Amino acid sequence: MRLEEIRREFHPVLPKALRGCKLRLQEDPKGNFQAKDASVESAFPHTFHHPLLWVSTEGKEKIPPKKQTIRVGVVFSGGQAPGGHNVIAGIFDALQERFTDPTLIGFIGGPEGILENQTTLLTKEKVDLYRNQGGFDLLGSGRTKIEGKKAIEKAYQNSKDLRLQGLVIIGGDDSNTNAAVLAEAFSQKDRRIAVIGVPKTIDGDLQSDYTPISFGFHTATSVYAEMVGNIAKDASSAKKYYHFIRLMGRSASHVTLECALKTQPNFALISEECLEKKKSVFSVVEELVSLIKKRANQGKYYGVILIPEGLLEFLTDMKQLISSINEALFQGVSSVESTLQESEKKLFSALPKSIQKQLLMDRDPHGNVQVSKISTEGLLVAMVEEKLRAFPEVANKFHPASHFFVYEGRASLPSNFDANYCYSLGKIAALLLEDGKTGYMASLLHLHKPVDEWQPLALPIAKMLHTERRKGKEKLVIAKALVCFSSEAYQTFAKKRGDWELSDAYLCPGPMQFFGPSAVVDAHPFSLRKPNLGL
Ligand code: FBP
Repeated sequence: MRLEEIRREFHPVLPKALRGCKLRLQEDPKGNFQAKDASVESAFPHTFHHPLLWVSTEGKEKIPPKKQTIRVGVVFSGGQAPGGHNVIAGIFDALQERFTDPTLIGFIGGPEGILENQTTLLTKEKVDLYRNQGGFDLLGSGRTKIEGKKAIEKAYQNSKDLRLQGLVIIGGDDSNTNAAVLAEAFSQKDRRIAVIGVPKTIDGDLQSDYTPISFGFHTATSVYAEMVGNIAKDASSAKKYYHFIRLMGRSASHVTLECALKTQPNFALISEECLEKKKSVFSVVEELVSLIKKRANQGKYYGVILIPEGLLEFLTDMKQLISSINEALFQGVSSVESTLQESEKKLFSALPKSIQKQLLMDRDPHGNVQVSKISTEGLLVAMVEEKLRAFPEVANKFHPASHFFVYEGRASLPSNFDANYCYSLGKIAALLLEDGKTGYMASLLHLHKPVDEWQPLALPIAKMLHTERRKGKEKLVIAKALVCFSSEAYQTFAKKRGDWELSDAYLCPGPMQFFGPSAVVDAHPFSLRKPNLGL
């Protein structure tokens, strides 16, 4: 039997609060959940005032009778993240438990499927095939943004034609922003089609005190850490290569931080620190050269360096350059270079041609620079080599190898953590729809504790929005959560990293495990937010 087949049989564990006979949605009695930006209210009059909801169970009550019918649509939005299929399985099972004749419809190819009415009926046979499986291949995904009156009207009309009472959007910060926009727009029409978001992204940047981490982060970082650990073993065996490893994760450095804690490389750049310390691309190169020289003094001409995918956007000089290019691109200027200031022009022309080309590429539909397409590791290697020319005794023995761990981690079989987490998220989404709630994102607190103790809840998305400049305009969006310096993960990293520079303290975590001791199979990410909410 193949592992994929064995995994299909895995029964996700539910937290106690989702296991009772009668689940209840309770308004946050403390009213602690504050809006990020009060000015959002005017744009979201129907959904802004929703309170935070807690899910609790009344296990001793009799099972309430099943309701009759419900029709729900579900869509994957944005990049793949392990566990997505379990969200669908959770929704499917919850609808079967609570309704005599439920219908779950999947939109094919992401939000585009909503606009083009591309659907598939999600039957038990189909859903069973994808339980605990990686990828998003049951439905596919896409990055189309449903924005503007015409697109929103089309999404509404198509959902109405399908007689949907609910739509679940499984996506990251931008997709959940989109869920909030649709929830508000649909509410303005007739309140009959509810929209619920689910926090997905391997980047880990959709998090808050009330969402400890997005799903997929744990699995993706486990896969990357396995590969980094293997490379570190190779480096300390061969003792001849410097590995520059860039890790996917878009802007924030959560993935790099998590992998650093799991593997203890010689050096890990954290973009947020670079921003805080106002580092330029040149000062980062200085730092790397200094590390390489220090290790050379000890006779070590090898090493492992981790680089976050979106580093360049955080370096003062590059940040400024990218922002000017963004403005020029969105104004449709034909010669972007001519609009740059002198210092920006100088930096731009000092960059390798391939990097220049990558910086000028189109932005994604949400206005983000496509950082995955900019070869930061190649740029750093080239600049370090250039600097080392002044130190021929080191340069002669400097043999760099650059890597980019990217799509390898995004579609893996989900870890037990992600399989359980996603299944619960699906259950919560279905519960919200059963109750006619709209404009909410499903979430769970206390993910660092055993599954039994996870606390399901629902966050009003409109209260998570704030204003940001995107595509040359002010937009209401959910802010990407960056690495927080007071977090336990960062503090641990900051304390230990000095020791990793010279002494090779590499860890080799090996492949993610599904069977074996609980300490291994039930592991959770180091980077979970553990807020002190008095809960
Ligand atoms: P989401 O934010 O949609 O989850 O995407 C995650 C991600 O994997 C980023 O880490 C990466 O920068 C981006 O997708 C790559 O985009 P694409 O899949 O379009 O190549």
